[in-house]
Amino acid sequence: MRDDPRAPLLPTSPGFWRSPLRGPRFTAVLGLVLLVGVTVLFGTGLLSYAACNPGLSPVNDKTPDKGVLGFYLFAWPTDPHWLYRLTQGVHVTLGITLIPVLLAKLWSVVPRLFTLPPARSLAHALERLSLLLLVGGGLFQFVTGVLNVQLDYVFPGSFYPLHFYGAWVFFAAFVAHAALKTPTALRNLRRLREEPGDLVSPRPAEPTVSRRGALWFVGGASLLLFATTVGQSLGGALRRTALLAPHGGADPGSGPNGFQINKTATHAGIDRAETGADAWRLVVTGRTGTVRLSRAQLAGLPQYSAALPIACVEGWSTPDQWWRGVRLRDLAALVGHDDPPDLFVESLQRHGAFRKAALRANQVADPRSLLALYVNGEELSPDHGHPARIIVPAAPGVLNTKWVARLTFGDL
Ligand SMILES: Nc1nc2c(c(=O)[nH]1)N[C@H]1C(S)=C(S)[C@@H](COP(=O)(O)O)O[C@H]1N2
Ligand SMILES: [Mo]
Repeated sequence: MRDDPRAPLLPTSPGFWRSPLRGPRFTAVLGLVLLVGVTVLFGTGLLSYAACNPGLSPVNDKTPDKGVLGFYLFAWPTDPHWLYRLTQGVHVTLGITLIPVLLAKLWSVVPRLFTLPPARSLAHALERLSLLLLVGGGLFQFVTGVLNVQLDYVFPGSFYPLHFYGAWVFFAAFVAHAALKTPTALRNLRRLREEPGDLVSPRPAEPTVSRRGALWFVGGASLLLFATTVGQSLGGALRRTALLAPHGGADPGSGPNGFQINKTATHAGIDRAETGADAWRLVVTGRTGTVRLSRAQLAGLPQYSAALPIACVEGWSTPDQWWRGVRLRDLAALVGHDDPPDLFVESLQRHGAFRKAALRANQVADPRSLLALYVNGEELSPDHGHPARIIVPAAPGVLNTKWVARLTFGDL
């Protein structure tokens, strides 16, 4: 049968794969790009994890049974104030930009998926098992990441543990794979021409594009994704170039409150009757007891301003906005904490994710951390958190709770 050129070939036979593009050098180029890219993704991902104050479990981080994997390295700093804007912008933009490279890399090695016999030895079996974790884990991370960015938290509570555990599986397999293959990839790259090998088709079809052309195509696709994503992290007029970025449910409009809105007051189920001057009271609790403050009383306390961005875990961010309100550390002092402790924040919002957040003492102590009443010289709009919202330098947007109802100071 093998001798009959018209006989149908199975994917397990090398001759089934006919693209003349496949070869060790092509795979090596893509692999080395991913080596650098995925390492940066993992690093910025860990930083994003640290930035969510996972140590203040279980308020911010509800991941079950995380054990040693739930380590966090340090209290997330408040300087520079654009830190999370940068690290998370890189994480999301780079992740999206690498999609064509990942797909091309998988395509370039797909014949190996069908190699027979499935395992030649125990070592070979283990290697193939690690590839399953590598490919499965990689696809899982890219898919959950993109879904989270694009679809406004399809899995609100569960994205976090899914992406978290997926990251460790993917990265463990990635490290093993990189350790095994990087020397080969570098060697293949130093060769001037493709050598025969299991990736090179024994009966190549007529080329329709050169290898170099194919690499340009992959690079061009990445560049296109980059160009249509990066605007979401730049803001202003450039935001409109972010065709692929989520645009949220609401048009923020123009004027002082005219910047990206994550969730509108209506969407969050905020009842206007509860935010009015007569009804709303901020409840502040600490060592010396509880105080209730009306918005007029808050506005009568010393007011401070800070220019800070909103930087969402989804990757989008706003340029610095001028926030004005009461310092969190002044509110801590009001209830007996001259040395600011951690802070537990609760919103008026009754349902949905992100209505509670825990801030660490270093964040509370920063003089730029505010319970903001105003933005860019105007009252906060309902969608940006009227009557009052938290704003903390360098913190992920998810910690900047809107429609604040209650502040509880004390070590968490
Ligand atoms: N109560 C409450 N606060 C919240 C949220 C929320 O859903 N509910 N979303 C958070 C998230 S994820 C972000 S990115 C910021 C966005 O703030 P903005 O809508 O003013 O831009 O608000 C944060 N504060
Ligand atoms: Mo967010």
